[in-house]
Amino acid sequence: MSELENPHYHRKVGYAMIMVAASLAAIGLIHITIGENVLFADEIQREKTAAFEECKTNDFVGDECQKYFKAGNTLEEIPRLNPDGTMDEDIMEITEESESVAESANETVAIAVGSGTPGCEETNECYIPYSLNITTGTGVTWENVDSAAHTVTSGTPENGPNGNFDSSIIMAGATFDHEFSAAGEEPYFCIVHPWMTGIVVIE
Ligand SMILES: [Cu+2]
Repeated sequence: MSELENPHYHRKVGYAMIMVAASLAAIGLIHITIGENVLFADEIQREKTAAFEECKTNDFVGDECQKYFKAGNTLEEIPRLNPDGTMDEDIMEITEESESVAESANETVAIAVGSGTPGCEETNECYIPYSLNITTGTGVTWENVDSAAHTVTSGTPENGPNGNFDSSIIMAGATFDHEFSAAGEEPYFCIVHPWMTGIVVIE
């Protein structure tokens, strides 16, 4: 009896076809379930680029555009080669302009790396700079460059929050903005780590 005449051979072919059909169905299912999500990250990137372009058109006016001034976080700061291998000179010029606008509109305080462990208070380096001098109407951005969560809460660890401003928890890598409209001194601290203190002096 040749193999083709063997009834078990036909059964094998049947099984093989079922396997092929099942594989196709599985591929179809995978496409339906994650096919959209494959494009999800791309979608986010596209939205961010669109947001950046919009900020650029409006000369970076507005709170939502401030984030593009961060060092290393600006598309403009990335030197890009043109297809012919040359580099655009005016991209560099725009970068310099943007940075000077950012400096006059906003001050930045870093929430220091490792400030979640006591010790930074000995050299007043939990918030850097510890003391920030600004004029009224200046916005201040606290950047949590630490890996722990912190707060920027007006008041003192001794007397507690005074209610003037409170960031609530700022996660690692996140920021908090506050604009100071009245002259005076605003001491602040971290509710999670009460050894962390800083002060804003508004003139
Ligand atoms: Cu803290």
